[in-house]
Amino acid sequence: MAFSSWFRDLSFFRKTAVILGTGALVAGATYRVFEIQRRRNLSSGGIDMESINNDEGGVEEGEKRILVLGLDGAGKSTLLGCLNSLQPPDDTKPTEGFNVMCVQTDTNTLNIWEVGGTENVRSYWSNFIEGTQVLVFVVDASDKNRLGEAKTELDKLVADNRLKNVPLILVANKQDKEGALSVNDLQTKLEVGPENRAIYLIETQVPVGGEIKGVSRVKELMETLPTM
Ligand SMILES: Nc1nc2c(ncn2[C@@H]2O[C@H](COP(=O)(O)OP(=O)(O)OP(=O)(O)O)[C@@H](O)[C@H]2O)c(=O)[nH]1
Ligand SMILES: [Mg+2]
Repeated sequence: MAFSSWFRDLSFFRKTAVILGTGALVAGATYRVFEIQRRRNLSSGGIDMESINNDEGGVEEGEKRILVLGLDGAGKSTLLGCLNSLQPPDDTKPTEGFNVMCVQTDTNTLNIWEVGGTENVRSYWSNFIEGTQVLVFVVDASDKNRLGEAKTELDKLVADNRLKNVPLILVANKQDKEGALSVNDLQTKLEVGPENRAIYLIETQVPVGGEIKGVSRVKELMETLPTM
């Protein structure tokens, strides 16, 4: 009541100012709510470059930062989906941004980052490298047409100073598929040598509805590889 009589007594110009001011406040608050919501959506799957750039790759005591990369369709998400359940998820979709999963082991917490492998997402790989303690590179060993492309990407990673001395787990996935290369042949084709890092070679297969192989070994290596 007090407000309505106060408002009625105001001059025309003051009334206009009050109305416009209130409108601006409401619009500002609404924008803020939508902005917060948009950021939440991005950080749960899309690439939120602000938070990635603010994440300096720091690793807490008892934690291990593991980066899983490879071309689109190599099987990264499917493999990671098996780590705990030892069963491939049957609804894997291409990763449009990144996925982070935490695996608690007896000795430490594994923070496992997978970044999508499609060409446009690959340009963001570099933003995830800082602080990486184990690099996992997954290859579809049955797709010989894309080995050159995989090699180009792996070459860039091993040349990156931030990954110098970081152990590499090279995964030759899709062993269930006909003509899949063994991991030794894959290593030869990719021409990735030990030089200044330890390399671990693993063959895996995680076909939906089929027999899975090699996943426990990947997990064991993630857990046990010493970090610097
Ligand atoms: N037969 C077979 N299919 C597999 C295997 N691993 C993954 N796939 C299938 O390959 C397709 C792509 O797998 P994803 O795990 O999404 O591949 P990704 O590397 O995460 O791809 P991006 O997120 O796009 O970079 C899916 O249909 C999987 O079911 C495997 O070992 N054998
Ligand atoms: Mg994926």
